[in-house]
This record gives sequence, C-alpha cells and structure tokens, in this order.
Amino acid sequence: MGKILVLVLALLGHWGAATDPEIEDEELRARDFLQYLNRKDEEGNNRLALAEWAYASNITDHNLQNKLAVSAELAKERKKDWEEVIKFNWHTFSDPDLKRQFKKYSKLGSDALPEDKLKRLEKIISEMQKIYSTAKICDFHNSSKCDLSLEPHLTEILAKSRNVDELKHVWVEWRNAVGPHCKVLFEEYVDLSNEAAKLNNFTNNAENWLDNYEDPQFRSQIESLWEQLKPLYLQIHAYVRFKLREKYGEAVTEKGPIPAHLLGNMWAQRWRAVSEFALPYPEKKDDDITSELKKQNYTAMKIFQTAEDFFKSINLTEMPEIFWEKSILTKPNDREIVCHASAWDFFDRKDFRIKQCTEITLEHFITAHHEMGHIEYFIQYKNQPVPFRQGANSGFHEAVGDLIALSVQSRKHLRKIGLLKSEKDDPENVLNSLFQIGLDKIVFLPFGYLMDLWRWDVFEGKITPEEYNCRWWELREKYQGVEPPVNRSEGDFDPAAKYHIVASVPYIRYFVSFVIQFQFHKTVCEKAGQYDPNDPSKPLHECDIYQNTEAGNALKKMLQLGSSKPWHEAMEVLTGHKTMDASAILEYFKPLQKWLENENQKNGAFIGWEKSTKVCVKNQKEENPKSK
Ligand code: X95
Ligand code: ZN
Repeated sequence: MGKILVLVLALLGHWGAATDPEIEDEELRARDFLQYLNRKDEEGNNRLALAEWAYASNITDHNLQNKLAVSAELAKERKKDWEEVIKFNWHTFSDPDLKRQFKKYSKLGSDALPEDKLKRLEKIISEMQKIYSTAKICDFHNSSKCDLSLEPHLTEILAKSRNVDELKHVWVEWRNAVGPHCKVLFEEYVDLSNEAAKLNNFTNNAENWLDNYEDPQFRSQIESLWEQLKPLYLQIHAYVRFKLREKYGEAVTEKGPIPAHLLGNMWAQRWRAVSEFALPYPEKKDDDITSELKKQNYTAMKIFQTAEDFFKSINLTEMPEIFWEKSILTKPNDREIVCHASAWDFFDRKDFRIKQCTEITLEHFITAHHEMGHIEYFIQYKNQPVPFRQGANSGFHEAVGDLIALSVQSRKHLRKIGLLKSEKDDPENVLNSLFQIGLDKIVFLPFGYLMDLWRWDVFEGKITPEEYNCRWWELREKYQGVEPPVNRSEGDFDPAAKYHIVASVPYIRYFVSFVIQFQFHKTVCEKAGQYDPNDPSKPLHECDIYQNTEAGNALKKMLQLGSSKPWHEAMEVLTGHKTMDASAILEYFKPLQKWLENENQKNGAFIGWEKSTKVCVKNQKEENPKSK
C-alpha cells in the first residue's frame, strides 16, 4: 500500500507544479518557435546590416534602392512572424527568459507600418543622411574653393581657427547647407515615426524611444541627475566665458550666453579645443596629445591597435581577423560615405566592423575607443538569443568605450604609452588635465539632455514645425547657455546640423552614459586597487585599470548579459547598485569644481547667463498682419 500511495503523491506533486498541462505544452511550443525565430532573425539582421553597410560606405542610388528592398522584404517576413508571436499567451509564461524574449518580439517597431509608408520613412532618413554626409561649403578665405566637408575640414577649422569671422562663416554655412533641405523631410519623418509608434501601442515615438529604459520614472530620474550636475556645469561655463572674453573681447558678453561658434566644436557639445588658450595653469601646459600622436607617426591603424591592446590587457577580446579586413578606418577618396563614426554588428557572431574617417587627433583617438567599446559589447553578448543582443539599455552601450577611455586619458596611462612626456604630476599639471577632461565630459551633459528634450516635445506635438528652430534655440540657451553667432529664423533648421537628428538616432543614451560610465569607473578602479575612497593618494581621476584582469572580468560579466535582464540588474552585477547616480562623476571632478568655484569668485565671474540678445524670427506669415 505504502508504495502505491507514494507513487500517487509523487505524480500529483509533479502535475501539481504544472497546474495546467495546457500552459506546460504551450511553453514547449513557444521554445521551439523561438529557436526558429532566432535563427531566422540572425539571417535577416545579417542581410539587413550588409545592405545598410553597403549604402553607408558608398552612398549611391543603387545601394539605397537595394537597402530599401532588403528592408521591405524583411519587414514582410517579420510581420508574418509577429502574427504568430502574439498568438502565444506569453504574459502567463512561467519561464522569465522565455517571457522576456516574447515581450521583445512582440514589439514590431517601424516594420508595423504598411509597406509603402515604411519605404517612405526609410527613404526620408536615408535622404537626410545623404544631405548631411555629402554637404560641402566654400572656404572663408577663397570663395571659389567649395569642397569643404564636415569631416575633416570644418571640424578642424572650428577647433583651430581663432578668426571669429571665419568661425561664424563655417558655423552658418554648414547650417545653410543641411538645414533647409532637411526641414520638410523631417516633418514627414515625425509623422511617420509617430504613426509607427501608435501601431506598437505607444502614444507617440517619444514613448517608443523611452521604452528602452524600462522605467516609468526614467525622465524624472534624468531631470534629477541634471539638477545635481548643473552647479558644476555653471562653474565651468562661467570660467570658459571669462577666458573667451579675455581672448575675443566684446564678441563675448560678460553675462550673456556664450556664442556657439567660439567653442571649438560644430555643436558646442565638447569644448576641449579652447583649452589651447583657456587653461587653469598655462605655464604648466603639457605637450598637446594630438601633436604627440602626429610626431610619433601614429596612423589610423595604430590608433585602433592601441585601443585593442587596452581591451586585451584587461582580458576582454581581441578584434577578429574579419574586423581588420572589413572595417573602414580612413576616409576613402573615390566615393561618398557616411563619415560619422559608427560600430556595426552583423549578427552572425563573427562579423563586426567600425566605419570611421579617422584623422590623427586626440578626438579620433578617444572616438576609436568609444567605437571599439561597442564592438566589445557585441562580442560579449554574441551567444545570447537575438532579442538580447542589445545593451542592457542604450546608455550602457555608449558607456563601454568611454569607460576604457577614462583610464586611457589618465596621466598615468598617457605616460605609460609615451603620449605624455612630462614626468611631473604636480597639482597644477593634474588640474590642467582634469579641466581638459571636464571640457569633454561636464560640458557635454546639457547637450546630451536637450537633444531629446527637443525631440520628445516634437514627437509629442508640443513643438510644431512652425517653431522647430526657435524652440531649439530656447533649449540651447536654457540648458547650455549658448547662443547662435547670428540671428536665426524658422527658415533655418539648426537641429539637422547634428548627425543623430538626420539619422534618427536617439540621444539621451549619451547623457545616461556620461553618468553611469563614472559609476562603472569607480567600481572597476576599486577592483583594480587603483582607487580607494578613504585614500587621498588614490583619487578616482588618477585611476588606470590597464592590464587588470579582475576589473576586466567584472565588466565582462555585465556585458555578457546583453539585454537579457532589466538594466538595473545588469548594473547591480557590476557595481552592486541598481540606479543611476551622479555622485561618481561629481567625485571625479571634485578637485576641479573646488578650483573653479574659487577662481570664478576671484575673477568676479558672473555665474549663469542672462537672456540672449540674439533673436529667432518666427516666419513672417506668422506675425499678426496689423504689425506690418
Ligand atoms: C556612436 O554612438 C555614434 C554613431 C547608427 C546607429 C549609426 C547609431 C551612432 C549611430 C550611427 O558610436 N567625430 N558615433 C564623430 C564621432 C562620432 C562617434 O556620435 C558619436 C559617435 O557625435 O554626438 C568620444 C567622441 C566619446 C564622441 C559620446 C557622442 N559620438 C556625438 C559621444 C563620445 C562621443 C558623439 N561619447
Ligand atoms: Zn556610441
């Protein structure tokens, strides 16, 4: 008797777990279906990436047509598969992995659009990218020389020229070349993107983009981070305006926003170029790294090999042979390509590439690490199911390369690889270096925020086409405290001057990255014994994790997750914390903030900015007729 009873209980116990055989059976079928879907997605993503690469690396109508055709064909297949996906009762699945994959597959994205509208949307984005990537302007000194492109020519002039008229010319002409042509395309892009979002049960494309962060509190978290970081930004802004005024005189007002064309960068998103003449201790200026790179005959190849060497040194992965074969690391001279640097995953677990029109400058040296960080992430999660081959959130993907670049930019490391000659690390030299890194990292924050503040409002209909440009400049003044060199109007469309706007690449990911990369830096530096919160001889900004495999292995564990877990859990795997936190970046720049506060006080520098005197004219027809 006892035996039978035991057997019966065991059976009951078993079935008891499954409660209902129906679900058990459905999850089995779902698992099979996912196998099929994953294999199909790998092949489809590979075909699409190859077609997109062909267009981005050779901008011709043929390559555009081919890209659109491949995308249309893929969308048709994906829509059919999606109809199968939603038949499953995946919300009730008990296996969290299975459930998460179905959740991701249940979002069709822009493929949900009718074929003709999808084709139109992709054609518009490709067209805007083409306008941006092929735009040329005439030289300020020689109006018959009209072959200047953004990379490398305009980038170099904005960083190097000290002629305010030439800087104004380049700033205005670039915007004349891309803005008006893109404006009408952009309006249609907004409508079609919102239509696609609605087909995915989002209210608009802003909600669609924000879904990536899996947190209804995300926007308020970003706002709170900005409030914590703003005081530091105001300090560096005040100091730079003071120094620019010393250099350029009345072109820079004492208390107004800073004219955007004087800040060394087409979008005033990083001001490192002004450290040429605005350094805390100019008498302690170290050799310029760009000249060192050139003096040491660095090539694009050597820049990328140096980056790869760092990743390998911490036990991450070397670039596969195909990377060196298929990447484009210098600007070709026989065709038009999209020069804006990017990293590519071809979803076959083997083919990973970078396309970068590399110049031998510090900016490109850092960008190479940024792009290779993307490749490392692709490689670490390559064995995940396709829906999980993404960053934990998009900010994580942007943070990997920059995290490594924080170690690379340390004086300790630059000396180690022979790019910093001076043996001295006295406080003035160290502060100069911290200031220069701050001109990249602190300065970037308001720009990283306002880019999608503007686009979220556009997608939500709070900013209409009639006010695109003037609302853009309102945000540029409110958050960055910069103003245009000349008056603007709604006949201009200055957002299109930035690649991510014409290429439909979300941007809040970079703001997230610039905060979390310092949280990651703090963790890996602690693991490498390079930083100790209680040891003033090991400050965060002097950390270099080079050759430390413990740090690398800790990072690798997080990267291998891809997007298989919510990003809070992925962050916890590395840092032990689950939230974005500004304390790490504030700690990193604490010495600089103290110095700036003191220096600004000594100089009597005005903190903040008054309203701009530049105007943004609404279109004439907008004005009330009586005022004619
Ligand atoms: C990136 O994130 C982007 C490409 C399809 C999808 C195509 C996504 C984004 C993309 C393209 O890799 N000289 N490019 C230009 C360098 C461009 C590098 O946009 C990017 C990068 O320009 O706003 C160093 C330099 C560290 C730049 C964050 C923002 N980068 C930008 C940025 C950096 C950055 C910056 N960190
Ligand atoms: Zn990136």
